[in-house]
Amino acid sequence: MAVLDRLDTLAPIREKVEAGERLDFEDGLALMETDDLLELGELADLARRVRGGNDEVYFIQNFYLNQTNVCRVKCKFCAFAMTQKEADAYTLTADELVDDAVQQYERVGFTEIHIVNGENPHVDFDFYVETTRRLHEALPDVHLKLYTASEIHHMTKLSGLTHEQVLRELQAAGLGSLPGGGAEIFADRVRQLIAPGKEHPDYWFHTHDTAHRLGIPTHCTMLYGHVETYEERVDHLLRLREQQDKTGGFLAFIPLAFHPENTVFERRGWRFTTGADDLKVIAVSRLLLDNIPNIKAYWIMMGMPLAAVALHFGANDVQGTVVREQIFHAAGATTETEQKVEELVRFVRAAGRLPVQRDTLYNEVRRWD
Ligand code: V47
Repeated sequence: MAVLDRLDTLAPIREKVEAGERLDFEDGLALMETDDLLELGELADLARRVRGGNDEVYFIQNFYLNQTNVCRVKCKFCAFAMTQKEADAYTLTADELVDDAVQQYERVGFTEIHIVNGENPHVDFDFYVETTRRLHEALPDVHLKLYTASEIHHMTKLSGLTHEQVLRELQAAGLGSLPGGGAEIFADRVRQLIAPGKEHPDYWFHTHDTAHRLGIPTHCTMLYGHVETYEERVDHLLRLREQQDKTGGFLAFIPLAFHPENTVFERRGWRFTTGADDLKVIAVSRLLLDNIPNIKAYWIMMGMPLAAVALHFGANDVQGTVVREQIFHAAGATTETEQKVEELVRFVRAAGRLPVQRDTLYNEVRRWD
């Protein structure tokens, strides 16, 4: 009987996937609600292949920097942000940041710098333009993936400029793409609970929409595993899909599992997400986001063993070498902060897939056939 129930729930969705039909809200909910994790994973892998995916798994040689952890917003999920007065608060000058990046470049080499910061109210817009320009001058071949939509919105407040003007100035200084943070969960109910001081999600979409129209590709994320319902997860994914239909500028989707340590949620009893939930989110994302080509299993967040399984649940990218990560580690991540290229190659091969090193725009840099 249980077997019949299971088939009844997922069989119509399988038919749609095989026929290349778009899944709707109810399908998304049924997928989130299923307990048949293996069937879900197989279905997501099928969707990936039906849409042209093959055995290739991408990674990038990248380097993470956080120029400041000072933040005007006290998001309840965040363990990274500080006020200016706290002992561990820091703000690096453009000189300090560029020196650090150049030294690291000479040590390990990378094709991308990824920067996410707090929304520091004690700097001005020039701080960001100057940093971007200096990084670009020092490392002209390195792609600059800088500043979440929340930071871009913050820059409009600092400068009095529009989102388009801010993005144009950064683009002229060397900005290549935007990371996907700041999305959290778009539903107002959740945002009020986890990030009441954050801007309305309409600004997140406005920023990405504007970036895409200016030819700046972006990434998108969803922070899950806190107070959101399955309905709110599906709603979030469908809003991303709708945006992608309009502008097509999302390069990849990265689900971010909530890490509760050193946040108010830890004191209220929240624990880390389960591996089963992480795999479920990867699989449902792949199934619903039929127009976003790449789904990342972020090893920093889920660890290498689970990321290997996620490659069979719809993911086709494991992000990158990273080198230095602070946001998840402030909130209790126990994963490494750096992987060598050889290690990522070994890991992808061990998962039965073909490693391909990519640049930010998914051009192939090297492959290991
Ligand atoms: O918006 C913050 C998340 C984001 C926690 O584009 C947390 O490739 C879990 O933008 N537990 C910022 N998540 C980081 C970001 C990012 C990260 C990785 C890849 C990409 C990409 C972008 O980090 C925030 C929030 O959603 N975050 N605190 C936490 N305790």
